[in-house]
Amino acid sequence: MKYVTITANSYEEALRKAEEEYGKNIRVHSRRDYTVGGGLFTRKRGKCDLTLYIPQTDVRKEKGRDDEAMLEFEKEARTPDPSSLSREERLNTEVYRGSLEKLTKAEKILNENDISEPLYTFLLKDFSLEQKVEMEIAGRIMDSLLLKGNMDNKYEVLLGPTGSGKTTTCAKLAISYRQSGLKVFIISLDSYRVGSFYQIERLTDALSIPLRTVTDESMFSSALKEAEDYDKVLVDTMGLSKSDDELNLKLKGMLNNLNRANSEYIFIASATTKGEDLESLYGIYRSYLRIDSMVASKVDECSSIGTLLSFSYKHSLPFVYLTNGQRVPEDIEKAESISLLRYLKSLDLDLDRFEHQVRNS
Ligand SMILES: Nc1nc2c(ncn2[C@@H]2O[C@H](COP(=O)(O)OP(=O)(O)O)[C@@H](O)[C@H]2O)c(=O)[nH]1
Ligand SMILES: [Mg+2]
Repeated sequence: MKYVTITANSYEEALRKAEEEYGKNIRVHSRRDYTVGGGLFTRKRGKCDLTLYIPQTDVRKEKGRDDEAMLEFEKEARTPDPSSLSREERLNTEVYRGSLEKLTKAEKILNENDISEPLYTFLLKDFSLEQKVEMEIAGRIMDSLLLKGNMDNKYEVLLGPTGSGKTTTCAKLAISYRQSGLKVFIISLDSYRVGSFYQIERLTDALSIPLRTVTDESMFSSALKEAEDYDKVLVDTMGLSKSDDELNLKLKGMLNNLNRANSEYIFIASATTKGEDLESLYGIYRSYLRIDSMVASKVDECSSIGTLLSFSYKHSLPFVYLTNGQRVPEDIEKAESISLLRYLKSLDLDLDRFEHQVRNS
């Protein structure tokens, strides 16, 4: 008994090829129809993997062995899909040997980057085995990425746990908006002033960017009035509390003063935070507020941003910026696919060349 898998552009073509090569005595075990390409460089095309059973005896000549072979075939033919073949059976087929190696490599790269569901399945579904594994993964990650938040909104509210980089990101944004000619105003809802706050106060002072610290709703609404004529109002918030509902409700109460239609609520997610912690924090926020987009912060501090990619994909949260260091205002970039890909490991690719190919495709 031998299995062979033939790949062609259609079922009919695969069958014709098989008959030409192995004669009419073959039996179809199963077929798998799928599409390839449809990525950055290729158009989608239909493909068919036909897995065949080839009896080792000539069933037309040897009656006794014919029955045996047919029984074997019938047993196998009940298996609906080649993917349910055992690993050994797959290895005995020509196409699967190569495929399995590539898929194993792809899985290894995803695991090393802590990519989790549902992104994991998305990245491997109908994985094209026609090009280099790293290229296919990079192309698919680019297809999966959500990038554009609405950064034209007047109000930008920075949310996230303590230490994720909200205050620092707020200063980086304020300065870069200011440098691009916008009139910027900062409102801080965080009365707990840590070192980073004083650093920012100095920087914004030097650039004459007004900064108001408010602790209740009425102070917040007067600060908003003051900020009416400004182009951008950045709202830095206190870290969300896992246990203090009162604090969270206070935050919600204050934010109710904002015109939601004109505000972008941005989750500052540190690349150093574990996936499950991100999930639980996000869950708490979502019970109070709607979140529109995210910043990948502290990407310089960890070897992979796979957790953040998975998180963004799962919750359909577009990346707006990434921050990659403590320097204000230098260490911030607009989130772009190539800049995010640079923070994945084992993606052994010349990303500059890849970017060039992408731009010219
Ligand atoms: N390495 C690194 N450190 C950062 C980054 N962003 C902020 N930090 C540091 O993280 C610490 C907490 O930042 P802070 O802005 O106060 O966080 P907040 O509590 O969310 O407001 C500070 O020491 C920052 O300098 C970043 O992108 N990379
Ligand atoms: Mg802060």
